[in-house]
Amino acid sequence: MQAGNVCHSRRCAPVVAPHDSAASSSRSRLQPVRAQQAEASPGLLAKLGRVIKEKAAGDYERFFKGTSKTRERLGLVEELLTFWSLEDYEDTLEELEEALITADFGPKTALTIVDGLREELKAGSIKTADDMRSALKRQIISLLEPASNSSSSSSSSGKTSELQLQGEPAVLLIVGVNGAGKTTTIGKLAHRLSKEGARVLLAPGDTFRAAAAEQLAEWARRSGAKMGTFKEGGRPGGVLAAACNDAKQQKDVDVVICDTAGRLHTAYALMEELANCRKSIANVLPKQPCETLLVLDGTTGLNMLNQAREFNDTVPLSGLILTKLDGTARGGAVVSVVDQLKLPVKFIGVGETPEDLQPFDAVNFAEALFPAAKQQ
Ligand SMILES: Nc1nc2c(ncn2[C@@H]2O[C@H](COP(=O)(O)OP(=O)(O)O)[C@@H](O)[C@H]2O)c(=O)[nH]1
Ligand SMILES: [Mg+2]
Repeated sequence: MQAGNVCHSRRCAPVVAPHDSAASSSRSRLQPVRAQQAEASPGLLAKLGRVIKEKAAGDYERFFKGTSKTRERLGLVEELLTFWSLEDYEDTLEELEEALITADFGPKTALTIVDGLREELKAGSIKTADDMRSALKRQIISLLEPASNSSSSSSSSGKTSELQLQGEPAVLLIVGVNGAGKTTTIGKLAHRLSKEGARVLLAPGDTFRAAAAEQLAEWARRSGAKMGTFKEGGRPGGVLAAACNDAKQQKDVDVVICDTAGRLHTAYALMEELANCRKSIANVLPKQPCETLLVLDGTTGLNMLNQAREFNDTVPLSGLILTKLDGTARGGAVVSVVDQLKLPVKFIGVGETPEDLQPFDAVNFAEALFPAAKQQ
């Protein structure tokens, strides 16, 4: 297929100068937002990450449902929390550590959690089952938060779980191995951003397979995004640069989301190509990409750790997206990955519909894994 100039979106209408009156009418959907911030478009974008996160907070049900398999796997923990006694808490901690490991928290992270609980027990601040459950959640949140707490945007790393959209346009580079869920995640992201009034362009950087561009074009159609020009067998960096250049020149796009071909983190040449993609984007828009996000298949559990390290060495990552958590009991790996890589999880995938990409929230995550007994 030559998907070149594929453009299903109503926004792919002729591009017009920013102050053209025709442009105003074609952008009517954006007017309320844009009018408020007139020339401060970067302000609108900067807020979008927070807006999306706040709106999703009301969608805890979906988050809860999407983590059900991991919660079931951790069922034993509920028993431990209910029937432990102060006299033999060491046995309880040992069993708890094992239970966490079965849900892919990983030995190191499970030990950190249990050590934290032991400290609190020794200090006498845990006496009841509720105290124990709260302390467990606190430990998990504190592991998830150094890198992913929204308030940590002021932290030294500057890495936050909120999507950081900066620049005109802001560019997101999405990377990962084959089948991790990159293209689906891009579609879901486009859907969320479009819903908030952002004008999105999807750049088909997976030039190996025409089917990949078709899949992306379908998401563009569904989300009302603009679709970039596809060049089968073309240089991915060139395709992404062309999309960024188009957005820069035409000024009709707020966010460019760049798809890339899946690659094994062990394939040196392909990983180098990814570094080139990043450079090609920066050649057109020097401060971009503002986010480089690694999509990880949540069903692979702890195996994702090595993958993430290799990708991070090639293209410095600003965050992670963990997909398919709905299909796995290995959700504890989310905590392990953040604990060990100190990279924030920005979104989790909990299903295949557009709404099933949920902004990650450490408190909600801990709550979903260890709900208060009466909620179960
Ligand atoms: N259940 C579930 N399936 C997902 C999720 N994200 C992606 N998928 C599926 O995973 C498969 C691979 O996704 P795709 O986006 O093509 O992966 P890519 O090769 O990384 O671009 C598709 O069948 C998607 O529908 C998710 O969060 N939950
Ligand atoms: Mg793909």
